Amino acid sequence: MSGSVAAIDLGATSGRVIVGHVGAETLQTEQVARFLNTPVQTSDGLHWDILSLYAGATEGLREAFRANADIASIGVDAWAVDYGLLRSGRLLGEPYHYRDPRTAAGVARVHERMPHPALFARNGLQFLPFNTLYQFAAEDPDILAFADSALLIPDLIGYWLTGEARAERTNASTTGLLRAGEWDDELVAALGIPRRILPELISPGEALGPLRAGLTADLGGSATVTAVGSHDTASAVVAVPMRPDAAAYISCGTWGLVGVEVERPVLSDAAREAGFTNEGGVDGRIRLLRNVMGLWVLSETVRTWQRDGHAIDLPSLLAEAAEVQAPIFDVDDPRFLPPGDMVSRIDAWFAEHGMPAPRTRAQYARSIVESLAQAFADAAADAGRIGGVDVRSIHIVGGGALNALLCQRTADRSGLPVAAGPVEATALGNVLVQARAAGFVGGSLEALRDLVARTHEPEVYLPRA
Ligand code: LFR
Repeated sequence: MSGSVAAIDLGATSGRVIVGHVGAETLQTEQVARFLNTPVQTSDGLHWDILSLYAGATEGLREAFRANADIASIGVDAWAVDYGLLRSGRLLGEPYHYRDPRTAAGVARVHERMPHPALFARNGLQFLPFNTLYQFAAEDPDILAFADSALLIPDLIGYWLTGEARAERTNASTTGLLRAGEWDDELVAALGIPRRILPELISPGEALGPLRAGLTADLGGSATVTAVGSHDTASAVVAVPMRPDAAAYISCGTWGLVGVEVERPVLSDAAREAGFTNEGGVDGRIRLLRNVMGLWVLSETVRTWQRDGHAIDLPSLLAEAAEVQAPIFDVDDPRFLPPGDMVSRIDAWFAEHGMPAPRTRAQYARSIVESLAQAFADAAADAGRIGGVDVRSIHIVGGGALNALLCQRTADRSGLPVAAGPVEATALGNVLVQARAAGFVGGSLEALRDLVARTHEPEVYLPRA
């Protein structure tokens, strides 16, 4: 039996609605809608324009039903950690963007009560200043006390679609408040977070509920909303056509998420000291990975030039970059996290390290790509060592798979073959988990990955001397 499902995939720069057609030997996707995700800076900080994302998603669903009346299921994924606070079903304000600097105060408050090593022993998360527990600690306590629920971005969209408020497990693992897959009540209490705001958990593959009655008429169709790996990285890793015992993956878009898949969290000192995280995956797998700053550094650099009035064509910039040489810098330096003038920050990094900065735009682009490739190679090697995986190849999925210079230089710097693609891994993983729940395909993650490998052949980059 084969059938169709719709994936809502919200990324940091745009959202998409994708229809997937899935059967034993079929895995096809078509994008039916794409809309921009433009964060908004107000007087109180940097926010996501969540209503425009919901409008884009529902308009996309209408388009999906128009083109395919037989859509059986809908799944939602987005970036992690950010949330909306609600009271009696009403959103209390636009969700904050994780790049908003307010989280610094939250970090100090949390670490006063529990330093990172103690937290890591419970939740297995890499220290990232924007993890949800730090954001809760940065909230106005009156607002937190007034709220009756906190919903992560995909859960919030799912709530608006169905009326059901749940917390999907893969994404909930990025809050820092899960221990062994359940809310860590002791930690929640220790941090003074009202326990009632954390909804009941749901796992990928479980039904969230049918579309609200009022919506089916409006959208011209009915379907069940199914929980997927609602953390976009969880969905992406479902669709990496890899052998987890012999490969590392890089889910490369705004971020570069570099790691291996393991069966159990690795809570060792080595994992913590190397900045690794244990995120909950689909089917109870664990993503042992490190967040590398990713293509954000390049896109924000391009934005800096554009703000200065330069017209930039990315493909030609990368072609020029391939022809020049440039020094590397530490892309994971925290100064590169917030939005802003990346060029000055790169210059400052080189000045502080007594090295000459790049001069031409092609050199900056090359410097960023080389620095990312080195960070990717290092993280893949660390992931293998810490996770006990004999990494013999690296898979790059997501938009970064289209960047031939980055893929080739990652191969060169790691000394390993790089298999690039699928570009749409996140949407494919979202589609596959729904299709399996609907009975259009069966089997383990390995069977789903085999289907990806048979239908989406990767581009291979061999390491050069
Ligand atoms: C990637 C991602 C990362 C997460 C970051 C912030 O889109 O979901 O996995 O660390 O965004 O949420």
